Amino acid sequence: MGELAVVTSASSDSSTNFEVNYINRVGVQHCARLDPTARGGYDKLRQTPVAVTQLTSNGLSIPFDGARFTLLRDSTPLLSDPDALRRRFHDDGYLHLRGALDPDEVRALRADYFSRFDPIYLKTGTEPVHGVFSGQLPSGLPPHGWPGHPAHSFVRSAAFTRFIENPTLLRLAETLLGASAVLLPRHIVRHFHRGSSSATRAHVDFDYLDEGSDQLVTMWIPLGDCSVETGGIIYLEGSHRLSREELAPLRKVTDRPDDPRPISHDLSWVSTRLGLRWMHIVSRAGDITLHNSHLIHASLDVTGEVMRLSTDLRFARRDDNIDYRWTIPWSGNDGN
Ligand SMILES: O=C(O)CCC(=O)C(=O)O
Repeated sequence: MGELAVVTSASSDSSTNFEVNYINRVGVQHCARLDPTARGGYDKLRQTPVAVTQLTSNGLSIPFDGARFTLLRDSTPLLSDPDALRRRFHDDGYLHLRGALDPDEVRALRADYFSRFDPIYLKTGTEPVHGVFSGQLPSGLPPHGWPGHPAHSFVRSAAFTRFIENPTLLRLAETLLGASAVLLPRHIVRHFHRGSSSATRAHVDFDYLDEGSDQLVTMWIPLGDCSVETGGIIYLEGSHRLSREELAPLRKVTDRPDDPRPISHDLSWVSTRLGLRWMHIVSRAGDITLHNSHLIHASLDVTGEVMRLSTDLRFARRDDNIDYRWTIPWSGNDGN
């Protein structure tokens, strides 16, 4: 168990014949076809949702308009110029890189993850690689990432380990940190489905890693296509330049008054109060987004049928202080 599933071919944009062929983690060949209803849900990910005017995060609405949202800048053309890439990361606080990873490997990992669940969780007629929610939770499923939940064994699997140890990721981190780098052992897998009304609250990473250096590169990797309807990550434009004092008043509006780390669960409030827009993306499998430890980010609720699956990894300079809480493998109940 835990071996990487391999996607052998995919005809993802065909209007009549949508299928993905892959070998699952126990070596069985699969041909995943979608019925027209499920395919409609899947194909929607490929478009910017122009029809959407309201989004939510943690159940609170946020208008999807030009006053509050803009697109992330695509830095893929800078990949061949390390100095420019470093400058852009420093200036913007993030990088969005298209096609940095092999999309077939990403889809294979998605298939591996969703095949760990009771099939009742997945919409009839769909395959694990699509991760389409049936609307029904398997009974007895432990909380996300706790021992016994599929995410807990997934982050400890050989397939996941091989995926995150991709030298492309380490090289990118070293380019941005300007030094030899290490991947911190706490690797988080996030998984959301429609109706949970639970999303990532506005926060900066350093508030969760403040026992070590702030010279960090976080890589957010969607394991599958991901749009605003799939509850992807969003960043607050230019917020890495704000001081702690400027952020303090925002923390008054929070659904976690006993936890000083999140800034707020109300993304509309954060945007309005600071006069800054949230930046979103439509990501494809293989794209990655990197951010520094001071850029405010959050996520949206899933509104479509397709479940959001992603991992976030952190890299530090090899010679730097590393927060001890991030030196052990992630578990959903580790409290960190
Ligand atoms: O994926 C998410 O919802 C949040 C990810 C995150 O907080 C991060 O990558 O630092």
